[in-house]
Amino acid sequence: MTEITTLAAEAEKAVAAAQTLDALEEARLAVLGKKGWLSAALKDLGGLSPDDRKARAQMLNEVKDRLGGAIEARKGVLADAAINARLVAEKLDMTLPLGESHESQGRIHPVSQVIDEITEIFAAMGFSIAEGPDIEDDFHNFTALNIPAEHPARQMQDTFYLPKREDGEQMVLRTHTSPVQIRTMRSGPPPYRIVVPGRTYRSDYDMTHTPMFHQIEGLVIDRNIHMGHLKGTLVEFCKAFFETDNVKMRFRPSYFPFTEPSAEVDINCSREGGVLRVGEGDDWLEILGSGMVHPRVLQHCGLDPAEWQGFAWGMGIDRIAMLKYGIPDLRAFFDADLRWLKHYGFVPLDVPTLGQGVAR
Ligand code: 2NL
Repeated sequence: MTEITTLAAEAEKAVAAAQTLDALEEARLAVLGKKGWLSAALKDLGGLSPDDRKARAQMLNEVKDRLGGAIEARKGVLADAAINARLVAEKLDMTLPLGESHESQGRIHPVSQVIDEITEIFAAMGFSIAEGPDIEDDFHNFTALNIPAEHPARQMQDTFYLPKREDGEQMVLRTHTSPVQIRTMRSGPPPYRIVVPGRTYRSDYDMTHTPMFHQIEGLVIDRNIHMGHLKGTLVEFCKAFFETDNVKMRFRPSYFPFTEPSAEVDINCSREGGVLRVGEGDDWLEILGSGMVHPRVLQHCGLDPAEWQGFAWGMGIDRIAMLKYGIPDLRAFFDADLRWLKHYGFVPLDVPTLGQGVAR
């Protein structure tokens, strides 16, 4: 009796004194482990007379319950302490600056930044992003877009042609992103609301042209779509992109083989002192081309023009990036000059969002 009472009192002390889960487990094993004194005492019960056995078993079980409870309680305390210690040790201050890490050195190219801004604006209007191959066949790049064989856009001086394949097909580097819209329209039923950013290629190189450049186009096809939808969409886009409700827009009649009617869109600007300011002054700046999708283009995509209509637009990203961010020379865009990127690039964590204003 007294022996057990003493052992139990010692065990209670050891449990209370355990500073780690390991030390606590050691104390538990000394009592309840295979070789623990309480396990041994319980085993010995078998050798006692029935009366003695009953009384001693009751006493031992009370001790077992009490010690078991104390161990569980201590385990909870130590586990809490362990997790609190980890939380303190692993604390990370998200408000600290990045420091001289690679992440802090990298910059987003202005072309990527403008693509992110434009896609963010159209995504908020319910558009999704579509992409396609840079190497295209004649049908998707030209024929489906109602660009006839004798059209100047098809001639050698504009288009990069690949060597003829064995089957006679001569692939091209896409001269616009429109073949992606053709692929979308041919791959499933309308409605479609897509924006298509990407690289495009034309054999042209001077102050304002590079052989690889970037375009973003948009396409909406649904029932009962008209010029009013085109205008409303592009007005909303310009307000968000240039972050002003005051920008004036002019829809000027134009011609593209793939739209009818077609309109080019100008925004107002001032050029005082050689500095271009968008949304101020009485000069005009052309920013995109647009129109109602030509019925022949719809037919090439298996759509009945009597049932489905839509509008499309296209703009050059490189020029828009230059004018929005005051970058003077287009050719520097593709020089991979890190000093240039440091100056004109964007910090990766500054993701454009509509809530903050895409341009900040
Ligand atoms: C510009 C003008 C434009 C389109 C692109 C388009 C695409 C399909 C059908 C009809 Cl699949 N149109 N795209 C329409 C009008 C203008 O681009 O100045 N781009 C830089």
